Amino acid sequence: MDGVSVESLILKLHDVNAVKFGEYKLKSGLMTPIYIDLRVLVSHPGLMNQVSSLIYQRVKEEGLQFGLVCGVPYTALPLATIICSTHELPMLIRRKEAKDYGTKKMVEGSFCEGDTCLIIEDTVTSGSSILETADVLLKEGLKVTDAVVLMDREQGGTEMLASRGIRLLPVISMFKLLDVLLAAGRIDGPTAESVRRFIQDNNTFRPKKENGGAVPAPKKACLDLNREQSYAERAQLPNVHPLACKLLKIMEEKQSNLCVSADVTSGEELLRLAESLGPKICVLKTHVDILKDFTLDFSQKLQAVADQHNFLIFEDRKFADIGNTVKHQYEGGVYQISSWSHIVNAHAVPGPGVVRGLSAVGKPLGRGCLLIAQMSSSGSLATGGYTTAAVQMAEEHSDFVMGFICCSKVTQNPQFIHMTPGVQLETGGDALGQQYATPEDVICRRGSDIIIVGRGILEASDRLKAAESYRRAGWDAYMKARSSQ
Ligand code: 5BU
Repeated sequence: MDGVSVESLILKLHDVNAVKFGEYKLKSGLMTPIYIDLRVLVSHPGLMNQVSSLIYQRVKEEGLQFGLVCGVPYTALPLATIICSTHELPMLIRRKEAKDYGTKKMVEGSFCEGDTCLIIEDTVTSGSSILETADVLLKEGLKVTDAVVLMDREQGGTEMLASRGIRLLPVISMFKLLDVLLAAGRIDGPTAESVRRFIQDNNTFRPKKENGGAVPAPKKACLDLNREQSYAERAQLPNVHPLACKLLKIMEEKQSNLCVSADVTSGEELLRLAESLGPKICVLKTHVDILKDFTLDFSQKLQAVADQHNFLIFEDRKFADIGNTVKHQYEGGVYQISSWSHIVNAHAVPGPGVVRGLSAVGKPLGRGCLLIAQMSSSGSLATGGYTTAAVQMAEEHSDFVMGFICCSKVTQNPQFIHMTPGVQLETGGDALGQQYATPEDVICRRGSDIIIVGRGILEASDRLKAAESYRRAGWDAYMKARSSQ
């Protein structure tokens, strides 16, 4: 099966009528010029193997971490079976209806609470089928972080699933399919054009690839949640945290939604970095415990640079203990974080006590806290119900919690700021599980507010130039999102 290309698979799918062009009625009643029916695959065993092989290839390319595999019933069930059988992976079967006799189980197969299950699907439009299956698995105590789909119609499924902490990885995207069929002369230009228009007009998100600029600007290019309001307008909201208000104003004024992650190990280098990149950024993020020479004098100098260049300081301390302990960690010790850092962050794992403890110290000083609702690292456990619980905790403590660290928008409440790490101009990752999305992905497609960039800038030969590229990319993505309203 090795060597099957996506291009040749697309042509074969067209050969067997799994992709049809014409006028078809969707479940919703909407007429569509393209119909994708992968149920026919079962009649073509060779093709089934090729599809399974490409899906598995995608899993490997992404280095996904999981212990179990579940296919969304019914079309993806045989695909999951082939993959699991070929690669000897344990599989689960999700029942559509509970049996009315015997065990009444909704999930068949062995698993332990906390196991991670990869979902396999044939086609995604809105993402609701994957979510349905994910919800059943989550109810059983399983974790779901990734789903691989053969065909993504690019009508918003990726973004919807991302907002629920599930990453969607497609093998074929709609726009790729059209490109290949057009290039092979299987469809003509007007047909490709009408499908593109349909997808865009029935899609609140800009597709990843446009073809030759022939496509008119879509009505809504990006994730539209919260984009009705500009950063400046959100700053005026009655319930917005005072520090979030200040930050939103800085962003608008400096035309920057860039937070630089200043992960350097000497205080002097950090100050130099802050001075030089200061005009480009809205926030400077520190890991003060990686500095070999921290002093309180350094922290005062850093505050002076922050004042001079009008940015906020965010110590990425990730507090995660009981309230009483975090109070001491925040206020005291060597670093006295509350005395110089405008923003800190905390894990939700200890429960609301962690926020109450931090708030006791930080609120009187006008500080703010970000809750870690999701993490950028592969295999992160902060997904699904955990993310939802973190959002609820923020809602209940909005006098101190000003927003989230997250991979995509986790709440539509515009008073909260979404900050996303794991950003580089190219997607990819590092050897230790970091995963990168692009500024456009993060701001435009995933609906976050601020990009956090470390090595993308720090490892550039010209850090200032790199910072300007990220500032511009982040701001352009924001403008694009705004103009699509
Ligand atoms: P990078 O060099 O752009 O990969 O650095 C990302 C920074 O953001 C780094 O300081 C991390 O500690 C931090 N980070 C992250 O990468 N992912 C997360 O989920 C959280 C923080 Br929370």
